[in-house]
Amino acid sequence: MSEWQKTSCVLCFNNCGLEVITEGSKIVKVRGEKENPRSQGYLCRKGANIPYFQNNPERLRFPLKRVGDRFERISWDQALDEIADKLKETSQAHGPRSLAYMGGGGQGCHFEAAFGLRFLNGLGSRNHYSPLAQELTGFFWVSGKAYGRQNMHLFPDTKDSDFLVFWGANPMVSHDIPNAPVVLRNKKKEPGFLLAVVDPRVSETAKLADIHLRLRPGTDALLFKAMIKILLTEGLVAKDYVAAHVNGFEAIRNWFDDVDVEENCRICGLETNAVREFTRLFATRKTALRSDLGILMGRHSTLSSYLELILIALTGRIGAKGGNVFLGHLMPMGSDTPEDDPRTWKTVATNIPLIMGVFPPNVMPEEINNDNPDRIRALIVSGSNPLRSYADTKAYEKAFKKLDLLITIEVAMSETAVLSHYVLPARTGYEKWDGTFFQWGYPDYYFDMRRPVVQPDGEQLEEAHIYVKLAERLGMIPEYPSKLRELAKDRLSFGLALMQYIRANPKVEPWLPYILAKTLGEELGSPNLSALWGLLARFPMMHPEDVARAGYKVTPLTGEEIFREILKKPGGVKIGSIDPENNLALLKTPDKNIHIHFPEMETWVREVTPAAEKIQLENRDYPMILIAGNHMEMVANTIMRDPAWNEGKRPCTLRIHSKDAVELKINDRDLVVVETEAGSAQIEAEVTDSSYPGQVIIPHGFGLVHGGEPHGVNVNELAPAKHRDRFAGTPLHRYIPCRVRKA
Ligand SMILES: Nc1nc2c(c(=O)[nH]1)N[C@H]1C(S)=C(S)[C@@H](COP(=O)(O)OP(=O)(O)OC[C@H]3O[C@@H](n4cnc5c(=O)[nH]c(N)nc54)[C@H](O)[C@@H]3O)O[C@H]1N2
Ligand SMILES: Nc1nc2c(c(=O)[nH]1)N[C@H]1C(S)=C(S)[C@@H](COP(=O)(O)OP(=O)(O)OC[C@H]3O[C@@H](n4cnc5c(=O)[nH]c(N)nc54)[C@H](O)[C@@H]3O)O[C@H]1N2
Ligand code: SF4
Ligand SMILES: [Mo]
Repeated sequence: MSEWQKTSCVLCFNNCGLEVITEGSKIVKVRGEKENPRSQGYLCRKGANIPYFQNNPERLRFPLKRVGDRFERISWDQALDEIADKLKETSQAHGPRSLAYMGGGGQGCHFEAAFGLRFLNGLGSRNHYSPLAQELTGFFWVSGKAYGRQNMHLFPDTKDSDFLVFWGANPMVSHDIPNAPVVLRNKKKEPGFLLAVVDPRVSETAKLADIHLRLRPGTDALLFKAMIKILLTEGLVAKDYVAAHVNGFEAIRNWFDDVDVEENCRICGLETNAVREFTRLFATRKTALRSDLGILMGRHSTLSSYLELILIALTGRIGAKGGNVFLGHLMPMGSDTPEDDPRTWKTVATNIPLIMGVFPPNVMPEEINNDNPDRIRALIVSGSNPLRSYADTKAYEKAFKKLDLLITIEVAMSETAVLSHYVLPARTGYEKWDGTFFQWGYPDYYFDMRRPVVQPDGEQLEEAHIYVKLAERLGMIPEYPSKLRELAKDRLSFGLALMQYIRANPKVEPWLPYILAKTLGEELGSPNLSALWGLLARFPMMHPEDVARAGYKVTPLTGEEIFREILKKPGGVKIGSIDPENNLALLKTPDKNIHIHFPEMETWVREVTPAAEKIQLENRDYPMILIAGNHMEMVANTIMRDPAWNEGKRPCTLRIHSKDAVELKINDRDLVVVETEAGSAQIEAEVTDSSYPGQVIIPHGFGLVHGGEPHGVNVNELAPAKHRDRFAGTPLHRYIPCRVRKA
């Protein structure tokens, strides 16, 4: 098509609006979409390089079956018949615990999760392993206890904040706030605004910051404790706010009695006065805090998230204008699965509870490779590449070889696909109707459903289609009135008939996406699109005030109205608006307060003392610290497989501080060996003073095989699987003890 078509970027959670010119199955030109209500024309170098993703010559086109050590092309019917039979056999022989699903839509295509998850649950299993549990589940667990639901999260209200703090987050590169470079540069022009960064590295964001607390890697929990102690001793607690909205302050107060602020700061490598000044600013300004992988994948992951909660609760920043607020969205990212609910599954070998409905990929190899009769034997992977993305590649390789059935649904021949029994080709985000549930906003929120802008050049399907066909073969979809298919031509009558049917048969409700796919989905040509219609049909009734604030008159037909708007306006439409004056009304705790006393965390809070940490931070065998997988400019998780998009750059190096380089007699561009408990790798050194002395960095997302050759180092070969959060099982990739020498 020689005309610009609107779509969006599938490379990170921001899903910036794009305009593209296409030719056949290819994207040939890209620009930012200026009218996009969320991204307003912004795009980063990753988005600008999206043709390298779409036009990848190594796309999967047909279903493949492994025969011996090679793959054979087979028909969809054969693939689905055989897979359905094998799933049934496994389930009958070993029970539903033996089945698992991994993935759920990656960065840009979340509609598959509705189908994949229902398919898994329909088979009787709750074994959903998700990349969200690679980073966020400790944080979700804290949110669940604090706010009443694990799927309620805070986000900075950047617009009204005058003190933005990025803690272990590098938005200038990773965009963990939307349009970050534009937003932050504009904020810097506001009189009185201050930007602060807490990061051992002189990150791209730290370079722009007014305050940079360059703490020693792995000492965040000590710093949080010091700050909380300063709040308590300097009278900086927001007393009225705490009295009105916080439950549990008195119970935790004495946990901080013996914190020695000076000593904590010393171990963190920070000046006490700088920390005191930072804490005063934090407590007295319109502060918003955004933390990310530096905390989530840091040494005390869940503990740090908990201490962060205490800090922002005691300073009154939760639900406050310019603080950390609850957002609006069409769908939350997951469910609520409190660990004390007897229905909440735990992993069999590692005893980790579902958090927000998901298990951590870090324990998957152990959950396969054991002798328990309930171990995992059959796995469907979709939209994720565990063989490059998840810790301990060797352990994964070994475990996957033990599976009776491994099915990978992919757009490309990933390293995981190579190990699979069946590889099923999926459409990319540019070949199907799809969207993401990361489209949250405050106060206004939007939804965009990406439409197909190119034709697939093979037999690729929407993932949802694959699950529907499998579910049909397994007889899982409940019977529904056949007239629904006919009525789908007229969505009003269809809606009424569907409602009647569901009212009379409430048990079929979980299967609604499948029934929609078989009826309205066939009419619309896309199961995903029919699932969107289903979501929107209920949404206005669930959030009538938000929808009214967005300018709609709320009636039973508003869902249909929004659906039509979305079809009409590629790029997205406003679907709701949160009440910014009453953000805390969204709390779901029984007393509508923020809860900060978690008795089970007391030991861990008290354990982190300067003396204990000093010992733990020293490691004679592995004296240096590896950041395993920084999300830098030349990385797009494992989605961009063609290395040509980074030509002329030095994409995958070991960044090392000049002091360490001198000591180890390493020059820039020398080949060095990095060793950890999990493995070793050879990599080119890049000498830079941006890393913290003693800390080395390998980017995330390399070691992908393209043209038969791996490009760069797969950092997950160096990440030990057991190096994970004691509670949530998330990997501690920002702190892996290592040693480095010249090759
Ligand atoms: N360019 C690019 N952008 C991306 C992605 C990508 O692949 N490439 N992926 C997207 C995804 S999925 C995610 S989750 C986000 C992640 O986004 P970020 O969390 O911003 O990612 P990182 O830069 O890897 O880590 C953040 C910072 O943590 C710091 N850090 C390391 N150790 C410590 C520590 O001990 N304490 C503290 N306080 N900080 C520490 C690092 O120096 C780094 O600057 O990025 C998203 N955006
Ligand atoms: N060591 C280390 N490991 C890390 C990290 C780290 O910092 N350090 N970061 C972690 C983080 S934050 C994240 S979010 C994870 C992400 O890791 P993963 O869950 O593996 O997700 P992605 O790398 O985004 O994409 C995985 C696959 O999805 C495929 N794909 C793309 N589009 C589609 C589609 O439309 N349909 C289907 N079916 N497949 C598609 C791509 O080809 C790719 O192979 O990686 C994590 N891994
Ligand atoms: S910020 Fe994220 S969504 Fe936006 S263009 Fe870059 S990679 Fe794509
Ligand atoms: Mo991520």
